[in-house]
Amino acid sequence: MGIPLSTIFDSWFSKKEMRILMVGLDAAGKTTILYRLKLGEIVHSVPTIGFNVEKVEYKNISFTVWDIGGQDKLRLLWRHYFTGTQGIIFVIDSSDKERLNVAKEELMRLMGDEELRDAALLILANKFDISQVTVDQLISKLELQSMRREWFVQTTCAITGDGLYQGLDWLSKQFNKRKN
Ligand code: G3D
Ligand code: MG
Repeated sequence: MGIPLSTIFDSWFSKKEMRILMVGLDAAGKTTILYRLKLGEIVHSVPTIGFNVEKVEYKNISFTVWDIGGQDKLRLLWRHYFTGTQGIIFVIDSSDKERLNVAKEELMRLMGDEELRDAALLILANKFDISQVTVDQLISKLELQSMRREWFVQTTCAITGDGLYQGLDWLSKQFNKRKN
């Protein structure tokens, strides 16, 4: 990971405005990933309704990040952030076998939202450095095969940055495909 990701971003993502949502259960590694990307200052905010949102703007790309799961009453409020989203990064703690089911349920719910119908889905199987599952097992556990949209699973280690580049590369290709 010698080259800063930000310089790679310049060539990947074009002039068009881009909204990317990154979500996942708490402790999946989202904040670590956000810092690892080194895209600029991360703004933390708590909207009046009370969930933590992290945001980074890098040129014309905006990354919005929050912990998904838990309180049902917050779900309706997340939708405020869905409008115009072209890409979803769903981060999974692949070492947390117990909560894979919960992650799946959250993912399915999210994917059922009309506003996100056209968004490409990048799944980061994070903490793969300490995980004991295979990608095939993950795909099966998350029932991705039945999903009717473009998706891709990339294994990552947010601490070293392993895999992040490849995952974002896939996402940028999806964007470019849609543009044409
Ligand atoms: P969140 O923002 O999704 O809630 P965090 O998750 O980014 O806060 O990460 C939760 C914990 O997992 C952190 O540890 C972080 O260092 C660790 N972590 C994140 N990604 C990886 C990874 O790929 N591999 C390993 N081994 N650990 C990871 P702490 O101890 O700070 O709570
Ligand atoms: Mg966090």
